Amino acid sequence: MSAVVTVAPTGPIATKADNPNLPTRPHEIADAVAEAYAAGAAVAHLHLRDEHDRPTADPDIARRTIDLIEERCPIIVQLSTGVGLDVPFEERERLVELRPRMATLNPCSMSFGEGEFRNPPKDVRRLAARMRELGVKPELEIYDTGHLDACLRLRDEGLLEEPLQFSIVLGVRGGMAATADNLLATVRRLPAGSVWQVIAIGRANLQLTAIGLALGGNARAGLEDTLHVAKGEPAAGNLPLVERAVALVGGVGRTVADVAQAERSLQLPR
Ligand code: KMH
Ligand code: ZN
Repeated sequence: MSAVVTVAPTGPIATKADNPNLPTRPHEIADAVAEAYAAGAAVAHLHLRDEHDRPTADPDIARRTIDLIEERCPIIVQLSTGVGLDVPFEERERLVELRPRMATLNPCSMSFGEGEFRNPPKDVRRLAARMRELGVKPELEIYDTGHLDACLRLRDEGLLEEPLQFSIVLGVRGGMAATADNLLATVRRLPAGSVWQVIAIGRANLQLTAIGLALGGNARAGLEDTLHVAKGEPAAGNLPLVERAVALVGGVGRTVADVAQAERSLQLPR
């Protein structure tokens, strides 16, 4: 089975002070996504920033960024509804009204580094229901074992449609540590037929991405997840991280999914 590579060019926390190559303006994000597409990425996971480089759910900035991406390449757009720790849920959830093909759904509240990531159950249910209505495929972010159980409850309530699509997030302080044991234990518990990828934050990014690919998962790459290509060596941009993930796909004897293959394997609703 081919492997889908998702590029995550900009996250909710790091700034250009952490890595000057972080794209934050709409045209910078669009350029980074187009380069990633040319290197093999089929999905772009997007966080947006305002004019002060703060995380934002501003629909105009999102629309502008998506338009610039669509001018450059046919990559599948996945909007983050995680957005940023200080952005209210009511603003975050409005992003799905833009009807991206995919969007993230974070099922539970948690500590997130030194901050707090608020995902109250009633808000998560409302967002899941709206995504289903709009035909936006949820990517379910599993930072800990109970988050999987929360997703299975949403499925049982009819709010999520199978096949479920999971990101197993390893290495956020407040969630599971970035270990192979945690990855394996989570993969073993996924419902049959689920689609999944590893999001390995920080130092273990390379190793856990490789293990995920070897186990049959998809891969995510980009400055959202790690700012370095090696210890003490800042990434020169998103491209080297995407190229590294593409090389890992080949290294475990798999091929990289193009957009049409990714649409099929992710079973996107439209
Ligand atoms: N930043 C990652 C730890 C989201 O954007 O909704 C998780 C993530 C979630 O990508
Ligand atoms: Zn994200």
